[in-house]
Amino acid sequence: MRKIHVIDSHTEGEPTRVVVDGLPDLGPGDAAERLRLFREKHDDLRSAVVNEPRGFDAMVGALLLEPAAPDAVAQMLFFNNVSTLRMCGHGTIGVVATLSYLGRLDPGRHRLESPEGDVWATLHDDASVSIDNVFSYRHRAGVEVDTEHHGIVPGDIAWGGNWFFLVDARGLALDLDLRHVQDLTELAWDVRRSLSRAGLTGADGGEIDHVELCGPPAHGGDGKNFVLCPGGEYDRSPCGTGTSAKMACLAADGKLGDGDVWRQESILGTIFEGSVRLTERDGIAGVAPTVRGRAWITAESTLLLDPGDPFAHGIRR
Ligand code: PYC
Repeated sequence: MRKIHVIDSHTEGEPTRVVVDGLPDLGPGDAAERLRLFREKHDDLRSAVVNEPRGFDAMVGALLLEPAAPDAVAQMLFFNNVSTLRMCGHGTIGVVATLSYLGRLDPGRHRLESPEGDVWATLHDDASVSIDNVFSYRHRAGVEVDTEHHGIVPGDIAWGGNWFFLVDARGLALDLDLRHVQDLTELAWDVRRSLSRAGLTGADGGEIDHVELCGPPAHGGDGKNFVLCPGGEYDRSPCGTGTSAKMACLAADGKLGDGDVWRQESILGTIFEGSVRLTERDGIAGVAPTVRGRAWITAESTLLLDPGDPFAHGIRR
């Protein structure tokens, strides 16, 4: 039987399963190359770790690998119920909490490698974690998407480590409330399908696979969101890359300046505290975002993959 050692946590409600041992060697490449290899050659193991019957659709997985840089604490590759992820904010906070649980990291500032470049994380004395996420920016503002069931839905296309379509939910008939998760999911999925049908992509041609509905705060923050993830589940946390994309849009509109704080609520009411430094890359104005939140360790276990089990590699869609 193959054995895979994992540590589970949740970051402000959203689960992360960190694989610490038991996956194949992904060679000497950098994080982007290893992610490609994992996606192309080991998709069955991705599914085994996060999909039912061991996981469930909202679970995000992370591989913890040896870093290339000697001063980095780890390299991390993220994946979900359908594929790999380019970056993951709540997952990075979960990785830092896991490294702390393993005794591999003390409070302080640490370098982590991701396929989208280095991410610096600070483990604070109160066990919360700040991550300096990747450069984030708004690619297009006020894009109108002609949806199948919800008419024209305007929104912004922004990068926060993944591609997002951000919609002002005040124009929608639905409140951002947990009671409406089913309807919010259907609406966001309609938007996602329509973006794809219209051939709308991120600046690099990347698929816009996250839809973020943004509404007024309800729990003392500055705004609340509902984020639909690529595999059809919603993010229980305020979404680290989604918070970064949101802050990039606010900055582009002149509503968030250097050092200003943005408290992003999730659909559960949990909060990421974000802030930005205005910057630019290759002539594109954007932000260097910081996102702070807390993760809790929930389990440490060994997954067993019995070759005779018809669902040893998960129930795949
Ligand atoms: O926190 O960036 C995030 C994230 C992406 C998908 C789920 N969570």
